[in-house]
Amino acid sequence: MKSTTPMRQPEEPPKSRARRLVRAARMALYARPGEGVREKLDRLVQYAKSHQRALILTHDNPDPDSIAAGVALAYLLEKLAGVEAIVAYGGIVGRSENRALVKVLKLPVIPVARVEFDEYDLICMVDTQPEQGNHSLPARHFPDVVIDHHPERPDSHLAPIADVGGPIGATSTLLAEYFRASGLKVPPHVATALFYGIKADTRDLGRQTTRQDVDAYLWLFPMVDKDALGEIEHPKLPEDYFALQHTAIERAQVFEDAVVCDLAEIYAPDMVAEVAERFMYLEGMRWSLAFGEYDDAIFYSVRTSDRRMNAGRLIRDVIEAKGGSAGGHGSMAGARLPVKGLSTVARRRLRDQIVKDFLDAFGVKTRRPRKLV
Ligand SMILES: [Mn+2]
Repeated sequence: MKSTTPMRQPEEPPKSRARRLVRAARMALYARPGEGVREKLDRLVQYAKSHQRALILTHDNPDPDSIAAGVALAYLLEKLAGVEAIVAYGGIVGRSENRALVKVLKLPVIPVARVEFDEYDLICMVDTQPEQGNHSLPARHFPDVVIDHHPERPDSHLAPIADVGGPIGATSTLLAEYFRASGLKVPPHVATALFYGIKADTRDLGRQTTRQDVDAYLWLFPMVDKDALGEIEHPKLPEDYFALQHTAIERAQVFEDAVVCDLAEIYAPDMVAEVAERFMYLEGMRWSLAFGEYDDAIFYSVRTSDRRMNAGRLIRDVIEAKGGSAGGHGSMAGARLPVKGLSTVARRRLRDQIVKDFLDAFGVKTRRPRKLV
């Protein structure tokens, strides 16, 4: 292995030297380009070993990828580093498939409200990053470990262990690679969760998928509990689901090649993603935007079929300007905008303004929509 210790220069002032050494020490823990998975895993395990209790945080209103990555990381930390680990999420597990994932596989995940942060000496974050704003880590804490396939945010590298960014389609793929490198047997519940995490995030390997995602998917497949997977992918749905679909179809508006759907109140925040996703199936659409209110916040979800566009950057430009938090990749992105304290009229006005901002960003000229039905 090549040494990363810089040459010592005696004339250097002690303060800047200290700073440089701290930086070098941190650098030594980063995932380096070309570094093997085994080395990454070894550094993670080595670091975790000097800790007792790990808290693994997913993003708020977690999707299958973040739940699976969290559960897999907890398992690895317990087996390889002897660290007791729990997985927690902010918000709710809303979508029926995601509820089924947790229930059918009996995944050990808990709401963050039940977590006493100070009881943990190793804080990990999966499928999100400190600056992403879509997680429930209190500002006084900073994660030790960040594992996420979303575009890298600068602060993530302040974490001692950071495996972030890259074109990879799912955080679950990174965790599957850790498992593979570890030589550990993947228990069926973890294999099934990771498999479904990759499947859901890449939409059956059809979106933002790399060779690594395909390899992980194929590697996991024989270990997947097929009956459980069937129950997860085809869950029973609450009446609310059908009411929401009805509302969605009734309220969808078409602006040239963009479909926009104001869902008003939603029963679960992640339903905006489901609706935005669904309307991308509409012929001739290049953009799909769905939004709705839940618990004093407006949730937004954007999809695009235009490979030249970056939905993640676009949604950040629109929503962060209004004081919300946003993130995503090239073709899919989401955001949350707090509206607590705003009157109904003010909320209405804000929603309308944001739709205009999105239409501008989409490059749509018309402001006169037609109703879908
Ligand atoms: Mn993901």
